[in-house]
Amino acid sequence: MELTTLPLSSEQRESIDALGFVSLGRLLDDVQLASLRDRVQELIEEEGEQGGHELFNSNRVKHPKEAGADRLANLANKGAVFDILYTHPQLLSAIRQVLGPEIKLSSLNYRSARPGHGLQKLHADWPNAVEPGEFKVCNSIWLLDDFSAANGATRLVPKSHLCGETPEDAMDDPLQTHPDEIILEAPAGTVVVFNSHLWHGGTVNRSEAPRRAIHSYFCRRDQVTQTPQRELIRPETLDRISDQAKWLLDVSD
Ligand SMILES: O=C(O)CCC(=O)C(=O)O
Repeated sequence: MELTTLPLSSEQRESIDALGFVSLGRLLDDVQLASLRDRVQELIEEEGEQGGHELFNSNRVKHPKEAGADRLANLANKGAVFDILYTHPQLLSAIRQVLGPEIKLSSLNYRSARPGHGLQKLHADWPNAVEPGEFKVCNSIWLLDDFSAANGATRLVPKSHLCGETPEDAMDDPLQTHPDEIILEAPAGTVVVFNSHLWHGGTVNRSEAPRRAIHSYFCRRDQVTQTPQRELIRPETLDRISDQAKWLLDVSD
């Protein structure tokens, strides 16, 4: 599929290839951020405990609920405000830099770490380490709040996507701090794309407010998606979105 993309700079390509992540900067303005936060809040109130129920693993088993985190999933069907989060031309270049041209959206989901919660094991979103060129999954995180070391920002271990091991193999306790980890500190509106084979995870939110973000998570086209988009696609979504978006959701024949 010929996608509308905006090329990465050579520094950005180098960053995602060598370090495993790249910041695309502040791609959302204050108006977009306010609309996203408002829509997310409405959905949290509507869905309550059901939030995130459209997320599955590759065997179509429901994704386990994470204590202390609010989740929403299937956002591609829950408002036009979310469309940009999986169709942005520069995002698509960064995802293709990792996965090659044959990509699709695996899930578009929201995660918020509540105050006092949010610590996750360092993990890769794939069960085993893979060789460069064989990467299957690639994530992006759209920050709805400023991220800081105090409020549960994501941690990343640069270059770990190339180390040939998973955190479970290499660490006694993946909940612990890794000596090489960095904390993703950036203003709200920023998007960071990271190779999902990179070791990463949430940290504890020590602030008084939730730490909110949306993950636009992609996989190679031959993989099983976290959200079964073909089953869940709504007529109003099909009426609204472009042919390119339908291809990315893999809902067109
Ligand atoms: O939201 C974050 O900081 C990271 C979330 C994550 O890696 C996950 O839920 O698998």
